[in-house]
Amino acid sequence: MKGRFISFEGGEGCGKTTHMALLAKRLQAMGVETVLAREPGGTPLCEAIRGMLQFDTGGEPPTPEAEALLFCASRAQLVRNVIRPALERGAWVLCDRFADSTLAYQGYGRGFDLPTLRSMLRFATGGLSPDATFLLEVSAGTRDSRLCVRYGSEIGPDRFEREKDDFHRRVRDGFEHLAMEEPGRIVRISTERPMAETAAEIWATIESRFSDSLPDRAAGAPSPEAT
Ligand code: T5A
Repeated sequence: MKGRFISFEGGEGCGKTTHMALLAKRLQAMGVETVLAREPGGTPLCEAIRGMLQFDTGGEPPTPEAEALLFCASRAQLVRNVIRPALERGAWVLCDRFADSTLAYQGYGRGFDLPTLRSMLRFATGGLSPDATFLLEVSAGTRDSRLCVRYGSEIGPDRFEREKDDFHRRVRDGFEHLAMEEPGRIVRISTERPMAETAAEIWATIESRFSDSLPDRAAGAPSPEAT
């Protein structure tokens, strides 16, 4: 079986974590080794960088330049210590954000030069790119109401969620541009509808593109939403 690398992208609260978990459950039910990763994060060093980027745990907010480099540093570590080894042993890797997030947030959102960022990303990833990327889309209104529910809990909004609407609009436009540039890899999927419908569309895409990397009983596997 060949390992596959699938990333999930989109704005905050679009449902990446939720749909990654559903896809992982489905793959695992078929006996496919599935590794879940998130960016930034996923190793002790990367989790430390995550704290610096989201909640200024380095003792001061990173400058925009340092922010872009820290995302790349975390990615370089995750690729070599987690993603590549998993793919080499034939596992599927599902990653909550990858290089597209840097292009959308630091490129379109913060305004950094895209060719420069792309060359930093090539260095950080060693040229690794996902086999498929699900770009999960929600309206700003739905996003806000989902985040509001979350902030009934103890964790407050992070540095990115506190950015102004205009920043989030540029990020959303950025993701749209990226999807138009690479329609073969980036699949746009709405999460503005019942969860099971989105999950079914994601699974249909996986089955149609990667049947060669799934066990034969794929077609008969029960859907996790149904169990
Ligand atoms: N960043 C990251 C950069 O600037 N550059 C980079 O290079 C990278 C990698 C990381 C932050 O860093 C920035 C972007 C981010 O701001 P993060 O932890 O990845 O932060 O943050 P978020 O994207 O904010 O992650 P979230 O956990 O907030 O969002 P998710 O994972 O998209 O959403 P999820 O699944 O946790 O929550 C969705 C909620 O909606 C409900 C679900 O029950 C859940 O409560 N829901 C639905 N979910 C999916 N589908 C439906 N139909 C749903 N209906 C309701």
